[in-house]
Amino acid sequence: QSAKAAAGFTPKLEDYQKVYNTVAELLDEAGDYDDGSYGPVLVRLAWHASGTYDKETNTGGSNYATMRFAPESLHAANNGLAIARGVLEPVKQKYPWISYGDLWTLAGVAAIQEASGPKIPWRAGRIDGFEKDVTPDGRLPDATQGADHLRNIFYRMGFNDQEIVALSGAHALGRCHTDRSGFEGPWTFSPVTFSNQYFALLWNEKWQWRKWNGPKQLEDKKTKSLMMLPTDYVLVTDKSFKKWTKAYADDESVFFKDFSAAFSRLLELGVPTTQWVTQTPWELKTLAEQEE
Ligand code: CCH
Repeated sequence: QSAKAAAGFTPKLEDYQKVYNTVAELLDEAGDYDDGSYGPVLVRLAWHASGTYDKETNTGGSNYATMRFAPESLHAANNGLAIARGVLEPVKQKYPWISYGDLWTLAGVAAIQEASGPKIPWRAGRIDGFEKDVTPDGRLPDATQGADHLRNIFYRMGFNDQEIVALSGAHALGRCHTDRSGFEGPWTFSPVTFSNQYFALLWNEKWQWRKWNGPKQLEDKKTKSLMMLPTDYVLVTDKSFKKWTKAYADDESVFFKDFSAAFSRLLELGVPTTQWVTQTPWELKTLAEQEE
């Protein structure tokens, strides 16, 4: 079923811009939730919906929004994402013509752009799949592991070392929760602003293993208020990864450019080209740009 058939009309850029705006407006309705924004958890939803892609079998990815179904919804890697899916449910009710895959990825785009991040080229065309399309557990990265594991996971999606590092910069946003992953704390001092701070901190701060009852994670020596996962830390210890970490720490515009390209591609994994509503991706406007 194409986007057109599902909608009963052919949705255009202006229709998707309306969905974007509705998502953008609800980001700050988070109240006491975390750091006052649903943005980070929506970025994580977009990523976990897409990062299940396997290029060998051409399965997984954002096309079918299979995280709606068990057992994928219950995979430990997806703990906490029911919150993100729940936040978007009223948006789906308001615009019933949009597919879940389009909604979740568009919400990730809105969350990045509204948090002062780069423009993420995006296009519509994902369709809703079925329970039979759910992906097996183990396709998303395990934070307790190292560089080899990161490569296994991301090469399987078709990414290279530079793109692994660029994508990891999304950890500028959000935090870990003991009741979701077991890890605790934010990576940066401003977890609701998209920036290259994650790389600057990785590169410039001294990191030590935190002494606590939880899983192995690092803390910054100076304030002990920030965290890094074992998989984050390999971005400054692995020879091939660390040159990109340095490049992104030194120049935020280089990071923004590379992140935008890699994240845009991540969100398109597993979607047959014939499904896209347009060949050229769109650039959605931020709320601020529309006020001008
Ligand atoms: Fe991540 N991430 N991520 N991550 N992630 C977690 C949270 C966020 C890994 C592990 C974790 C990416 C890559 C990796 C976000 C975006 C991206 C958490 C905490 C763990 C653990 C979950 C919790 O407890 O709530 C690992 C391992 C990798 C390996 O590469 C990529 C790529 C992206 C996006 C491009 C965002 C955003 C969050 C914050 C979520 C929140 O709720 O604040």
